[in-house]
Amino acid sequence: MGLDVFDELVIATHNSGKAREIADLLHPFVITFYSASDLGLLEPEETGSSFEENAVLKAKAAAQASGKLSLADDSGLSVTALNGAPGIYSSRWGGEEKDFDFAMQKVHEELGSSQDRSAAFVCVLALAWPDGRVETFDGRVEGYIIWPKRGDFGFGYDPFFVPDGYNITFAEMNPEDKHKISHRAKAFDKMIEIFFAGKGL
Ligand code: ITT
Repeated sequence: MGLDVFDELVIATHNSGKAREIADLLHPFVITFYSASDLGLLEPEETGSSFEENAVLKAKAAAQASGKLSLADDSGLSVTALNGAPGIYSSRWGGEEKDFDFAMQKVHEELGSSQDRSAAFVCVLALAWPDGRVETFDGRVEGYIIWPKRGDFGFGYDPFFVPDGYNITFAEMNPEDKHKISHRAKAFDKMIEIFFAGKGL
């Protein structure tokens, strides 16, 4: 059965850049959002070995703690010449301080003189119900790494990632334009199609 709206939804993230993008994308479909920090939810340890496992564990933890439908996002940057790193460790490459200037510098240094600058952003969304049910949706956007980094929009690794077909970074793009092509937007489109096109699950 399809749904018309989610009456209320917990956005299970402690990353404010992500929370803002998720709220923008879901705006037409959700009446009340709660963020993980609104509800004082603890940040679960990401012990999974894939984006999907980590998204599921974050969504389930939030649904259990809040008793509400909860949406989590596990995402990251996968650099071809670094065998997919930082991948599921994208947040951790920012260190305790979550310093993504530092993390981008590290990617840049590890790439060295490699000719292959290709990379992709990956996102897995997990939607979890308090009864333990969980559904996942994935999205990916291909592109390449540039140096020096450019732009002030967005968050995380946006300033050095140029999506294929463009010559500006995600951090130089208006948020509305990023939302048309991003890994997160693609995963959202899958979720929205299932829930709001009357298809149901
Ligand atoms: P939560 O687990 O609380 O949601 P987090 O930041 O730890 O927050 P992840 O483990 O999913 O989340 O880490 C994803 C990291 O990948 C994130 O910190 C960013 O640095 C990066 N990232 C993900 N999506 C991105 C995007 O659209 N633009 C730039 N960087 C992104």
